Amino acid sequence: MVDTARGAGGSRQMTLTETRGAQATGAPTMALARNGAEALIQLMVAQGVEYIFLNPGTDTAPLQEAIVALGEDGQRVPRIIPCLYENVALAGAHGYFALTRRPQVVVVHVDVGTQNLGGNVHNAQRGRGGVVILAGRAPYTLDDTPGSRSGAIHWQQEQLDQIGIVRNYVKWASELPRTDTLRDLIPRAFQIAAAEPAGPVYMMIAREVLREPVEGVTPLPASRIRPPVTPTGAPAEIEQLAEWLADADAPLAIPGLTGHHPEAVPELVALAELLGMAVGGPRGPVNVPSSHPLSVGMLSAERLASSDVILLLDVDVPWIPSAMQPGPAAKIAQIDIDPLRQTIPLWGFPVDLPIQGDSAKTLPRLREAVERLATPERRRRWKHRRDRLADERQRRDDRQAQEAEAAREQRPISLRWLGEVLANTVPDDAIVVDEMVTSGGVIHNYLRRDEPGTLLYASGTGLGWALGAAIGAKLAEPSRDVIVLCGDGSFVFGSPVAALWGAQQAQTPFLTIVFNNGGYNASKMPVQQLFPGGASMRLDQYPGVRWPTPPDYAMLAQSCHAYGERVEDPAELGAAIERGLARVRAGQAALLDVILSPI
Ligand SMILES: Cc1ncc(C[n+]2csc(CCOP(=O)(O)OP(=O)(O)O)c2C)c(N)n1
Ligand SMILES: [Mg+2]
Repeated sequence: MVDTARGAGGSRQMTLTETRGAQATGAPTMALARNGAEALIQLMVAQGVEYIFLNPGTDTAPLQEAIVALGEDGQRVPRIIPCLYENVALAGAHGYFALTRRPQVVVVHVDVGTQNLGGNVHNAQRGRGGVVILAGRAPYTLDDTPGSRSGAIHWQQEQLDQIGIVRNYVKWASELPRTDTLRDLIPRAFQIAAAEPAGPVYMMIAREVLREPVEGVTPLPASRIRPPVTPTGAPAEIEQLAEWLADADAPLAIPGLTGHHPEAVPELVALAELLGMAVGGPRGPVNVPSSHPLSVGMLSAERLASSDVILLLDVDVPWIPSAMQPGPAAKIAQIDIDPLRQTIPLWGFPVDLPIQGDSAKTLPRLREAVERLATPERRRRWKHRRDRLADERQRRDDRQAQEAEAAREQRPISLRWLGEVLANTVPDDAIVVDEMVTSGGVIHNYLRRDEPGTLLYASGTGLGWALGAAIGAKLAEPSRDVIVLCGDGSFVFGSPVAALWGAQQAQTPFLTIVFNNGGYNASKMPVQQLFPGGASMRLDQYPGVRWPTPPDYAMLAQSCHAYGERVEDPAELGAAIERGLARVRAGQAALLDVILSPI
C-alpha cells in the first residue's frame, strides 16, 4: 500500500521544486510531471483526492507506476485502496463522499472493469454519490508508440462505445485523448461530480496518453473551478409557502435525501417544531432525528390523506400512488435542487408550488417567513398540534417497547427483539450502513439514529452496496464505529470476499450484521402480492428465493481474516454485538450471522 504524503522528499524533488507551474500559480511546489500518468495524479491531488479505489489491469499500468514514482520523489500521492471487485471500489468512493462531500477516484480496467461497477453506478446516480470513475481503454496504436497494443486483449476489449456502458447513469463522461487538455478536463470532472445534485462522472484514457512525455502540468487552483453556488429559493414563493403552512391544519414534510447535508437537519427540525409539523417518508439518511417526537417514520395512507399542506423535500418517491394518495384539496409544495427529476422518465407526482432550492439554505428562509406570520393565535394552534403529535409518538414507542419485550425469548430471533438490542448497543455516533431490505421497516422503528450523518443508505436499488460503502465510511470517519446492517442476499451481492478482505487490507474495520432469513424475502413477497392464493402460495414453492443450505457466513468472514460468529440465541445477541464491536475497535473486521425465521 502506498501511503499519502509518504517519504521525506527525494533528491529529484529538491532539484525540481522551482517549476514553471509552481511559480505561475503560487500553488504548493510540485515536481515536474514526466508523463500523462504523473500529470493525472498531480491534477487529482490538486483536486483534494486522498484515495484511489483501484482495480487495475493492463491499461492502468502507467498510473500504478506513476503513484510509486511520485511517491519515491517524496511527492504527495493519493493512497491506493485495493479493491478485488469493482463494485466494492465504487461503493467505497460513494460511502466516502456521503460523509465528506469530497469526490474520490475509482480506477478500473477497460470495458469489463466498467461493467463490474454494476448496480453501484445506479446507486451513485440515484444516491447522488459524487465520484470520479477513471477507466482504461484499448490502446489507439498498433506500432511501437509507447503503450501501444501488446496483447490479444487489446483488440478484444475495444468496444464501439465503452462510455455507453455507463452513459445512462453518469452526469458527464469524456475521453481523455491528449495530455494538453488534462489540466482542464480533470478539474471539470471533479467540479461536475460534486455539483448539486452530485453524481458519478466517467473518464477513459489510453496507455499512450498516460505514457506521453510532458514537461510538467500546471494545476488550476481548485478554488477557481468550484461547483456552482446552489440556489436559496425564490423569495415570493417561499412567502407563499409560509402562508400555506401557517394556516394548515395538518402540515406534513416528506424529506428524501435532505440529510445528505447534515446542516439541513436542524433547520428542518426547527421548522417542524415551530409549526407542529409531522415529518415522515421513505427510508434514507437521517433527515430528522429518528426519536424526535415529530418524526412519524414511514407514512401511513391515513396520514397522507389527512394532510392538507405537504412539503416534498429532495425526495424521489414521496409515496406510492397505487397504495396511498393525498387528499384532493391538499396543497403540495416542493423544495428541491432538482425538482423536475429529469432522469426518471415517468415521475407523476403533482406539485402546486415547485421551488428550486438547496434545502439547507431554503429551510431557514422558510422558517423566518413562518415566524413573521406567527400571531399568538397561530402559535397556540401550532403548539397544540405539536403536543398531540408528541403524545401519538409516545404511545407508538410504548407499544413497540412492549412488542419487543414480548419477543425477547422468541426463537428464531425476532426482528423486534433484534431492533431493541440494536437500539441499546449501537453507539449514537456510529455510522450505520443500511441494506436491510425487508427487515428495515421493523428495525427502523427501534434503531435510534438521531445524529445527522450517522445513517448511510444507497437510495438506489442496486443491492451489493453496503459492504463497500462501509470501507469508504471508515476512511472518512476512522474514529467512529461503522456498522453494516444487511440482508443475507445483500451481503452476497456485496462481493463479501473482496469487501471483507479489502477492509483488512485498507485497515478500515467495520462490523457487519447479516439478517439471515435464508433467502430473498423481497423476491418472495411480490409473488404473494400478485398471486394471492396462486400455485406458489398453495404449494409453498418459491423458486429462486429460498436457500435451504446457505453458506456459513461466519466462516466466510474468518477466511477473510475477519472475526465471525453465528448468533442464534436471543439472550446472546447483545453480548455478541459488543464482542463484534470490540474486535472492530481493536482493528479487525467482524461479522455476526444472525439467524432469523427462514422465509
Ligand atoms: C443487483 C440487484 N439484483 C437483484 C435485485 C432484486 N432484489 C431486490 S431485493 C432482493 C432480495 C434481497 O434479499 P436480502 O438482502 O436477503 O433481503 P430480504 O429480502 O430477505 O429482506 C433482490 C434479489 C436488486 N435489487 N439488485
Ligand atoms: Mg434475506
